[in-house]
Formats: sequence, C-alpha cells, structure tokens
Amino acid sequence: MALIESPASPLVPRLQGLHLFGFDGAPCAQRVNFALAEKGLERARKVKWADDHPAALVAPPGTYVYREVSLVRHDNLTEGYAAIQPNMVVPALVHDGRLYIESMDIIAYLDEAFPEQPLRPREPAAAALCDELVQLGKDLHVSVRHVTFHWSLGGLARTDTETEARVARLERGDSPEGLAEFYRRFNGNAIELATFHQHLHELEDGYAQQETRLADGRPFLTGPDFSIADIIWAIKVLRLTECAYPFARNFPHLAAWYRRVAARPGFRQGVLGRYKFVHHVFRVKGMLMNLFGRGVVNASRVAA
Ligand SMILES: N[C@@H](CCC(=O)N[C@@H](CS)C(=O)NCC(=O)O)C(=O)O
Repeated sequence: MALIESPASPLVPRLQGLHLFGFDGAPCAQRVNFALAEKGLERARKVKWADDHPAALVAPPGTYVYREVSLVRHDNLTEGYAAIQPNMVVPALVHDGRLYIESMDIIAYLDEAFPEQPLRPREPAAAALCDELVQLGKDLHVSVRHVTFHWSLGGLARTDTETEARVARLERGDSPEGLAEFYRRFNGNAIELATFHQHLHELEDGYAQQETRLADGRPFLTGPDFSIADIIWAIKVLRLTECAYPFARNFPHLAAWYRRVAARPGFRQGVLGRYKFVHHVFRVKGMLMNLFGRGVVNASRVAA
C-alpha cells in the first residue's frame, strides 16, 4: 500500500474525508474516478489542487473533493505539488489526512476502506488472473504514455525549458516515473520513431491477449464479475480510442467488452461524463491523422 508517511505538504494533514488530486483527461486518475464511482462515492465539489479555504478542506461522508491538478498547465511539475506527490504525477488520494499514491494501490485501498461492491474477485483463480492483468496493465502504462504523447497530445504535451529544468531539479533520484528524462527527450525530439512504434506494438500484444480471453464469451476479463482488471484495461482502451485506434476492426471481442464496460453508470459518471467534449476532440484529431497517413492506424502491426 503506497502510504506516504510524513508528507512534505502542510495541506495533507488538514484534509478531512476523501480528497482526490487528479486530472479528468489523465488515464491514471480516470482509473480512480471510475473506482470511486463504482463504489457510489460522489464528487462533492471540484477545487484547484491547493485550495485551502475551510469549505474545501472537508469532504462529507459518501463524497470526495476533487482537487484538479491541470496537466495542461503543468500544475504537477511544481514544487508545491511535488510536496504532495513526490513523483509529480496524478493521482494522489488523501483520506482523513493520510496520503496514498499509485493509482492501483489507491484503488486497492478504497476497496478495503469501502468494501461494498467489491472490486477484486473472491474466487482464487479469478483473483489471481485479476492480479496478473493489473500487473500487465501497470507495465504497459509507459507504452500508453509514449503512444499518446506521440500520436495524440503532440506539441500540447511539451514543456518550456524552465519547466523542464524545474522537473530535473525536483525529481527524486528514485522516482519510478522518470519524468525529467522523458521530458528532456520528448521536448528535444530525441525519442526515435521506432520507440513509439515499439510501444504501440507492445500495447497491441496486450490487447490481443485480452481479445483471446474474451473470445470465450465471458462478460468481463476475469469472468462473470466486473473487477479492477476491467477498470485498468477499459481506461487503456479509452486512451487509444482517442487516438482513433481501430478496435472494432482489430479486436472485435475487446471492442464489445469495452462497450459493455463503458455503458456502466460508474464509467459514464466517473470517467466519460466529465470530459466527453475533450474526448471527442482528440478522437477527431486521431481520425484526421489516420486519414493523412500519420496516425496509429498507419503504425499498427495488426493486419487489416
Ligand atoms: N504509476 C503511477 C503513474 C501515474 C502517471 O503516470 N500519471 C500521469 C497521468 S496518467 C501523469 O500524471 N503524468 C504527468 C506528466 O506526464 O507530466 C500511477 O499509477 O499512479
């Protein structure tokens, strides 16, 4: 459980109830938004991440305060936010003054703290498969970052030189995210095209694995019950859908499963409802890139 003892930020111990530091367009935060909605926990209010007005410090029971950390404005790459999330990424969760990081650890924590509507299968074989799929999903996160930065966000994701230098200064040597190195190379166009392709192909291997699994007609990835594995993989499909990846053509069972998951109230309220417009804008951008021969479709190695 990624509990951070003695966080550097003085804000953390002042927060009562549930507070999620996130960004609606960020896959790792979307996973937690989805889990919170599945648990029936509602977003009571949305504030700027550092808001310390008395009314923003307390989340009533059954709700959470959403503390927006804009990745577009690079709020995450600031000294103040690094004092909350030492790796400078979203999400981070504070529950009654205790700080948790790492999206999947946060979801596991929520599953224990709010045990109604459990998100991990009870049956041992399904639970083992769930853990395996979550681990694969975590391992592939770096691929999602590369694919979306290259084929979707593009120039929007670049930082200015001052921010780049600040990240290099603030990042701890043991950060698993490696943001300083990533931004240095991304900003400087130093990541080779072959690397982006490699990441896309690794994701496609992951999707292909789920396609085979779902071909037996099971409703969810681990069997009859919705689980954390569906959460992490649905967000992975959502992200590539924004790049106009042709799921229906390449992975029809996965596409049908995704439609099922995306129809859940938890997904509609917790994930898509919040940023439908932006989602569609990126999809259109992805379609145009495909049309002009520069999109993910053109780099896919799944035969048409
Ligand atoms: N292992 C972390 C990864 C978090 C992560 O990579 N978050 C991304 C958004 S999905 C982020 O905040 N990126 C900041 C940036 O790229 O500047 C987790 O699962 O919580």
